[in-house]
Amino acid sequence: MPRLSAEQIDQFNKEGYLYLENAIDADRLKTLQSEFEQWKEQSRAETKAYGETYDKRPRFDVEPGHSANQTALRRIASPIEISDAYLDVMRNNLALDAVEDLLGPNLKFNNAKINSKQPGAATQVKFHQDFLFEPRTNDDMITVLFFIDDVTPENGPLEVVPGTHRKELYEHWHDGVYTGAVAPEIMQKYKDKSVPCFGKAGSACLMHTTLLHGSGPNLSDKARTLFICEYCAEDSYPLQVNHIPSKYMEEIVRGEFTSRVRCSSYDMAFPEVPKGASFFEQQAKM
Ligand SMILES: O=C(O)CCC(=O)C(=O)O
Repeated sequence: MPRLSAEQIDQFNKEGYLYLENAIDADRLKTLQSEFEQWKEQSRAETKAYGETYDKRPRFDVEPGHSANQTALRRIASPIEISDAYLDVMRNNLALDAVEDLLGPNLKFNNAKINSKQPGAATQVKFHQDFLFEPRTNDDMITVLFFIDDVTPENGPLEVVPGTHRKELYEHWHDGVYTGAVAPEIMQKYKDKSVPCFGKAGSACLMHTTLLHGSGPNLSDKARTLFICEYCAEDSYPLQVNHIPSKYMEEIVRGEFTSRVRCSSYDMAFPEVPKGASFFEQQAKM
């Protein structure tokens, strides 16, 4: 039963993004906010990136200039591994219902993180396309950015360039270096065409994985924290290692595993995921 209107589905298909109010209910939002505040308090004791993730990298990242008095916790990789509340929201929320309407019925989880810009934070995210960080066998993939704080035009909102998911994939390698951003001339070309996504805490912005987007610094005295989850169609398989791996990657979050594809390197990487049919098993069904 679709929950999005035909207009909302049309808008997402045409523009590549969709804003949804109340994607997280008030009680769970409060818990997410208070857990983030606790992580922020803990960060006062740290001077550089700390903690450990699934792939042994630091889980918590702080901005240059972070100190006990002026905290600048800016990233938390896979908070779903250290918080049942974040895990619960990743698995069940209204934005995921909307993703089901757009890409369903069968969906997998890809990765999750928190991006925070504390008041006055200089953190900018240059224009990029998420798909270039995680190419897969198809691009039926949506990034959901949940607003943990109110997002305003001043506190460094996400900025998207409508319709660019239907154009091309832009190079993110420059002079032999993967910069995770498009070239300056592409940024220049689209700079004036970007649209800010702001709204109340608990809202969410859904973005097609190939949509061009970025964000500016936080120029206000209010924090801007986002919980970001990526979901993809169940028949979309990773072509390279997940850049934010967690024990939940590739978990089926809606519908079921269809056994449509069998890929031995995938089976090795995810031994716990049910196995699909082999090529000959598939063809024998015809
Ligand atoms: O935090 C933001 O404003 C942008 C997030 C984003 O685009 C990313 O982390 O890929």
